Amino acid sequence: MTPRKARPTPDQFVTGIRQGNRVLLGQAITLVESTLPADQELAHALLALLLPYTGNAIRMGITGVPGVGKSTFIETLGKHITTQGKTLAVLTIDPSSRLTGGSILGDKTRMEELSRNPRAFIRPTAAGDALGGVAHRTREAMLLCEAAGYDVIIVETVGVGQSEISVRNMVDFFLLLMLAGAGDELQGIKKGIMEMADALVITKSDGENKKAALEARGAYTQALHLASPSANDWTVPVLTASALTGDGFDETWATVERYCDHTKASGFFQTTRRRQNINWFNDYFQLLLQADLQASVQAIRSTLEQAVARQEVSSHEAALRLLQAYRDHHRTL
Ligand SMILES: Nc1nc2c(ncn2[C@@H]2O[C@H](COP(=O)(O)OP(=O)(O)OP(=O)(O)O)[C@@H](O)[C@H]2O)c(=O)[nH]1
Ligand SMILES: [Mg+2]
Repeated sequence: MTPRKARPTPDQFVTGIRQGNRVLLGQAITLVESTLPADQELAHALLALLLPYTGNAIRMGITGVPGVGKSTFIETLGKHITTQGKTLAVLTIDPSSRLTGGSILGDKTRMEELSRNPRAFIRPTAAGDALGGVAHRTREAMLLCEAAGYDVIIVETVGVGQSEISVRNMVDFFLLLMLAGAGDELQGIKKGIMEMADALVITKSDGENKKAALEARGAYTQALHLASPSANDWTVPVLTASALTGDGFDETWATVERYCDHTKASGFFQTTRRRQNINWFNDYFQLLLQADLQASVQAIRSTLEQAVARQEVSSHEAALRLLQAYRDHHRTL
């Protein structure tokens, strides 16, 4: 039997990650994603040690329906950011590589160029199926990347489900990518998502699509102006971009920087991060509580569910009994 390679110690992880060791950063993210108790324990020890080095990146979320061009957009924006001498970490939440068909830019949709760039680190977050755990793992991965010194973190998520709300709550700047010429319903974008965005970008503004993109820009600008003003005194800009021609990326990045300057000056940036920390603490506690509840009184819960279904006991009474069983369980521990 070949002996298993010894796992690095927490100190070795911390030193390595702080020095920009990408292998160790990758391993630490794997620990964060692991469901094994020993891995989780180590992951949380690392996060605690690295916490003082977090918080210094610009955290950016990018969302949009499948095929809108998120990966291609990040590849091009990433080139722009790294050319300025900045480093970038990209975390993608939906790693299922669907076939989008009619690929113009071919392999670039998998961010191949960016993945070879020494200033960039790309990591898909396994979607997994743990109780709402994806968002927590992504957030922890983000903190690890920050501790590793990345200047910008981009979280890519598909804009069709619950995940973008979690992502919105972990980033400073939330960007919504839209296609021209498709109604909102067609794009599967819920109105609420548009309201969460700090900027909109109409993608694929090139060739025959350019005219439609400019029209969409006008229409969305108007629609947003009708919406009530935001709490942070920021007018949500609508831009157009093309990964094919490179147009619009200067403007997009300038918008992100302008937003950060603006909200840091007003204090909104810092207040939002503090509020986000509190939200994550509460969310995580809920998650632990749920897992604990699941583990400790699952059998009684199933029995009570059946009794409720048969109307032998009221839902209210059943909930109280379950709470009592839960308390008793902990008292006997
Ligand atoms: N003409 C043109 N095509 C683009 C542009 N950006 C992306 N595409 C094409 O649009 C398709 C989808 O691009 P992706 O970057 O994979 O889109 P995505 O939003 O990441 O898709 P999912 O990861 O499946 O949700 C690909 O065929 C790209 O080549 C653009 O600026 N112009
Ligand atoms: Mg993609």
